[in-house]
Amino acid sequence: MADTEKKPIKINPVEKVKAEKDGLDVIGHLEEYVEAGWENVEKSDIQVRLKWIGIFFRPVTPNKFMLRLRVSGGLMTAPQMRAMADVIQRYGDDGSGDITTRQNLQLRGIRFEDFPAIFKTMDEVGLTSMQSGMDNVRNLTTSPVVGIDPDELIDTRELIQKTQDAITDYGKGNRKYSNLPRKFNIAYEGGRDNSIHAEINDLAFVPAYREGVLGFNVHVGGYLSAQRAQEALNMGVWVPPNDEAVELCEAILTVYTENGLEEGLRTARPKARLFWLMEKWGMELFRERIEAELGRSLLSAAPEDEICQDKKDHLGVHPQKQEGMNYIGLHVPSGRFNAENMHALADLAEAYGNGEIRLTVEQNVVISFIPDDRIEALMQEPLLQTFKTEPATLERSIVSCTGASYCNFAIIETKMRALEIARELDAKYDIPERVRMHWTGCPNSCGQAQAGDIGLMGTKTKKDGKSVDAVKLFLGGQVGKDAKLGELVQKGIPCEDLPEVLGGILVEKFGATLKSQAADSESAQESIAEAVSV
Ligand code: SRM
Ligand code: SF4
Repeated sequence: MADTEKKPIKINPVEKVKAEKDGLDVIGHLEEYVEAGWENVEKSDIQVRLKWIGIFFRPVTPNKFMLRLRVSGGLMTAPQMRAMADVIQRYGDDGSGDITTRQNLQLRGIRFEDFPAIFKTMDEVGLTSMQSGMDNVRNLTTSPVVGIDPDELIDTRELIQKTQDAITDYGKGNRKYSNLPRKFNIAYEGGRDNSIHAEINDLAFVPAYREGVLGFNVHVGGYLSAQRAQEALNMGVWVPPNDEAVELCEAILTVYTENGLEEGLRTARPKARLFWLMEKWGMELFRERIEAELGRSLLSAAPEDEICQDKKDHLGVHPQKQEGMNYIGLHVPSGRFNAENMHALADLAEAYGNGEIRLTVEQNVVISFIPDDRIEALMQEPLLQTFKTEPATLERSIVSCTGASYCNFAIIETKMRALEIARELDAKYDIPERVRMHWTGCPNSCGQAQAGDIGLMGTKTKKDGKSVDAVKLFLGGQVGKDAKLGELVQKGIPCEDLPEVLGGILVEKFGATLKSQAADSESAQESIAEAVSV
């Protein structure tokens, strides 16, 4: 090879699968795959490409597939919720629904042969799962109280719908954005509490006044991964809250896609998120390239973001901006539904509210437009015994990824363990303030361990000569107006020791005290605090 000739750029195995055939090429072949039986379909289609339409093969439960929807901004209707409840109901105990950390819904236990009918149902109720996994733009997030929050600055509903339509070509699938170098997270905040976790999105729009005009400052490059946790950086750009924001999303996605190969993003998957491109180019060149793609200059950023509140969890009863109306946030333990409670939720949303059901990134739900004089009756409904408005302090603020029950990356089980430990500690301690515990089963950090007051990331450690389930401990994560990522403070705490270790942290750092019956001696508290070495 002559010296001047360029060596071919090496690409990673996922890129090879995509180069062979685009992920969206599975569209139109589902019936054929069903006829053949999923075991007989090419592995790369079943295990990789079908994720482009939201179908996830689960190696942990091979014959029970997961369906990841796209619920933009977490906004659902009662008929949609009911239709999804019907989908999982037929699978008995195997069927469940998870609210995800991106305000989304995933259904579990699905038999492959049922997908064609499920997609038909989704079409009928206006739901899509298009481009919800792999190297695509993931579920768009926004405030779960968009359009009803009395403190709201920008109603982002039209924008997220337009953005989703642009990215997925109105749910038909859009090849322009189906071959990104990696996943891509976009969020629009319209409120004042940074409910979207702007800091951990590849692209986040945050309200800001520029010369008296309300629009968005743009933050870019935030992400979490096993290799790196990076807070988003201010891009130094402001856009008005209209089509210009959507155009900016498209320009960034185009530049990211088109430069991926040349800039090495398609070589090593761990170094493929948007931030790696920004780091390589520097913010100035990054912005220049985006402006070149747009064919115009961008306005400089407003001096400050209008984020001035602590992050709300939206649980309980709250007045809406619409007079006489309220929204009510219900806690969904571990973010997991069964068919029965999905049906009950849909019924309540219609009977008491306007039929909207909103999913939150804390994996809970909000129902809206409940008149003042209906609140009391709603509070007596049986579902509210399970989905409480005021759960105990720790249980209230658990966030947890899928974990070992369904995820093959998982090092430990998370959801049930998180709930059990929170309940044990809630029973033992009075905890004066909210403590957000984020659980994640492996370093990918889908449960956003770095965002928690206390973050717990699955690992293994040795105890008494045996390998046992354990966690890495993160502390100091902040959300809302002064958001910052928490830091790793301890590696390898055996899960069986967690109640004691966490109890000590709650006492030492969060002002917890033993409940009266357990607190007959002060020394009990002291010895717990001493047991913690952080
Ligand atoms: Fe995630 C991969 C679940 C939010 C970072 N994530 C996975 C897979 C698809 C792995 C797999 O195939 O098994 C998990 C599916 C398990 C299952 O059966 O549910 C999975 N991620 C989830 C969900 C369901 C966790 C949850 O219980 O809520 C969330 C779905 C969101 C959605 O609706 O689209 C989920 N994942 C996140 C987040 C949080 C966020 O977006 O705020 C992150 C960290 C933020 C980020 O992406 O920057 C996240 N997931 C990852 C990564 C690491 C990405 C990276 O750049 O290295 C992986 C691994 C990968 O992509 O290779 C991953
Ligand atoms: Fe699976 Fe790990 Fe993500 Fe949890 S953090 S869902 S274990 S990939």
